Amino acid sequence: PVIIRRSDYRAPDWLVPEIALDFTLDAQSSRVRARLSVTRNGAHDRPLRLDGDGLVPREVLVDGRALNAADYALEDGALVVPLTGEKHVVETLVDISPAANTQLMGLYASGGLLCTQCEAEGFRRITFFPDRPDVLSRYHVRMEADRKLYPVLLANGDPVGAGELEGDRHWAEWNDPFPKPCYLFAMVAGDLACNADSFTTLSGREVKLGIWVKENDLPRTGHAMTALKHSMAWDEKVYGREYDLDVFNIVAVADFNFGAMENKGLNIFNSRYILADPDTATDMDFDAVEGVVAHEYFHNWSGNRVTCRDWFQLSLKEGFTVFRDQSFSADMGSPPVKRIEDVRALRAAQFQEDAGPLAHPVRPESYMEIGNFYTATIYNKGAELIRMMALMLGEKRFRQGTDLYFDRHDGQAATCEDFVRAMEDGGDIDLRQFRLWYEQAGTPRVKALLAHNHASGEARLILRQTIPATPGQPVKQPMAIPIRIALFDRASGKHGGDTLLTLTQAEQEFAFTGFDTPPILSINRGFSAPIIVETERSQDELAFLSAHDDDPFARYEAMQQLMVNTLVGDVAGHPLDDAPVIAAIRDTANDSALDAAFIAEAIRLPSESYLGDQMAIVDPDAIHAARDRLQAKIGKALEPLWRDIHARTEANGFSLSPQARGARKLRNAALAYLAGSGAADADDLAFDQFDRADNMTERQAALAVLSNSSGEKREIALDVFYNRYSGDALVLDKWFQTQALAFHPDIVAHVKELAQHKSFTLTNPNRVRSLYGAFAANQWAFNHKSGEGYRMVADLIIALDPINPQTAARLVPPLGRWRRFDVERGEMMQNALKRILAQPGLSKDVTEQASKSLA
Ligand code: DPP
Ligand code: ZN
Repeated sequence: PVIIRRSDYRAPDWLVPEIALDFTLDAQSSRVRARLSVTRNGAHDRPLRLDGDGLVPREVLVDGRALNAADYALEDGALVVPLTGEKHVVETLVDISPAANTQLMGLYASGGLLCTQCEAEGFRRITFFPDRPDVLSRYHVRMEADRKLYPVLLANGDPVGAGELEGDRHWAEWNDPFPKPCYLFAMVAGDLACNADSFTTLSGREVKLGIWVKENDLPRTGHAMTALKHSMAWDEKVYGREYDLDVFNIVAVADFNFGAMENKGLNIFNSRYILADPDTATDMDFDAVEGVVAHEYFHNWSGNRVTCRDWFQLSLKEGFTVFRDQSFSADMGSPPVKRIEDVRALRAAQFQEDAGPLAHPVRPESYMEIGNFYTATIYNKGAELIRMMALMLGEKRFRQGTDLYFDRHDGQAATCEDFVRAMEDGGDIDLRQFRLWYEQAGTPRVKALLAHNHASGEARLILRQTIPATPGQPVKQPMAIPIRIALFDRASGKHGGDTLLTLTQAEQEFAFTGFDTPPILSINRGFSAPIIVETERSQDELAFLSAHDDDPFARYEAMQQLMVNTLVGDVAGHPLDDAPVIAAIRDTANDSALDAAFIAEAIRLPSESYLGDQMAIVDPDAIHAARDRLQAKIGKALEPLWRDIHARTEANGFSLSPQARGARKLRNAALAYLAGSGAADADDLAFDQFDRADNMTERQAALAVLSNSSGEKREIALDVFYNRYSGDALVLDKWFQTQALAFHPDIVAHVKELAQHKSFTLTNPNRVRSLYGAFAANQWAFNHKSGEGYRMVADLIIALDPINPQTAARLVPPLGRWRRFDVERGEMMQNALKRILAQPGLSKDVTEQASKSLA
């Protein structure tokens, strides 16, 4: 397979300032005529090369003259046309089959709709074109289709014409005035209903908003519409960015590889990030809808107006846009809770990626298949890089930097380097050393040692950074790491101020004066840098911080560390006293100054996989047992408290207010501890909650508790849930997911059975992820010592690859963690990878992930 390298970047040979597309749509066979105005870019004599994937040219015309097959060539699917002049008009005609397109890249059929997904390289499956993000064109699109099957015809930009045709057909034309790369092209045809609204921009322009869904989903689009309007107002206020077209449309589709796609003026969404109501969506789903709607909207500036020069710069738009959507969601809800959730997601996905064979820098150096680089590193670590720059610059100078960035690069295809330079020039800061964050993979470890001198009252903080070796990067240089700290006085429970230290050397010492007694270190407050901090704080000091730290993240972190130490000690056979953990949980849960959502986060036990990350070799069974034991102890020791919380947080009518949401979160946490305690009535309490809930948040949490149980209520609840929601794909996904995430002794057999269930299908990515993605994330179940989990996931990857290689490739990384497990498990995982690689005709998506995972 061909390796694409960042260092090989060359400007395009030919530009395409204009393209006119003419579609005759039909699910079985659609005809695509493309008319490209091309201009030679610089002095060279290279031919025009138009990428294509699975396309057969029926006609090729240059300046109106038909070419013979001998006058052009097909190379690796691309159409190569020799051209003599500086400017030409090149026209091609192809037929494609949306119904046969199971990859869901290009033009495909989903539940009666025809829709597109072009990022990263799907446009070449629709028509011949230079499929690279630095070729920007103005698009004019004509669509023609059956009027009954496809009454709604949408594309990017503004509608400029529509009409009826003979034989019950009709047409529509759309024009997008903003030049864009082809990955932002979009088109939808189908029988859709519209939630129509409007937004008046800062400068007083009225924008027509539309959220298009199947008629019966219309009642579930209200939350997305509110989120869209909030996003539009927020981007004006916080970044000074106004929307630029007269129309903004969103379409929800059921079969979608990504979460959503930011096509100019026509976002296309996985329906799970649009549809929400209390009966079918959890509070987390409501948040996800809000966050993803915002994310895709924010791309209009960070991604569309300023796009990427090449795919190595993917984090330029994704990291920045994730940072923007995180900031937005924090402003819409609780900033501390949002930060805790984001850090948990970063640790679960990105830290694991950074520690394994697929580790890559935020700006990668090479790839085989770009589809494999839509990763937690590009997105979430990329967002942390922007956050660190924002922290070092402060609000005002960061805004000067982003203003300069948008100003300088509007209409361009830019690089990560362009962004950093705009921060330097606009914010007046030197980021030379900081740039290493874009180049070096691996999560930095910072060891912190605090020494105190009684005589002088001086406290000295020694920080040592190391960055582990990662594939292709054996040796690392020290980075610039912004670390917020505070030193607490034990007696008063207070500190003298929050300090931002910037660690720039391998080892550095910082001195503080005025301490009669040894202070307590609060470090990486707010999670100021995406690093692993190692401290030598005692359980007493952590207990102190979990009661007194005024930085909510640091307080949460102290509590988590307290639990981690206890659990890791138990797994290693050096059990610590549980009393400090139980006391900290009790005091936190009883602290009336804290809001319920924060309490629910703080009292939650670390996940099994986070515990695994703290160990040299992961022992999934010992971790599971230790976590179970501690949960039971906490459950029993504080049983009256859990009963009280569970009873007093019972909802009276659904509300999305922060108080109501916090109460639900805390109620679910209390139920989980009650179940963990082994209380005789736990299943009854769970079933009662399941049965009476007026919202999915409580119903699904109760179902999760029952799914872990071996009692008779388990099957009853699962059947009730299935029958109640059998017509709703998104809720059925939860039914699969909840069972795949369960801690049940027969979990492996359950998942195997579910794979044969009549509602399971390989053609819907959400369904595949809800069963296999969830199962692979269940550390204890997936790593069952029989190796059955590895076999099942490998079988799935092999079966799915010919249907949807992109989705198949996403399930490979859990098998690549073999170095983290014992020899027996490691061998079984490697064998699974080898078996995958031995499949004839394997996609390059899966080939790249599996071969790198074995290396
Ligand atoms: N649609 C994906 C996202 O918005 C890729 N651009 O992140
Ligand atoms: Zn994005």
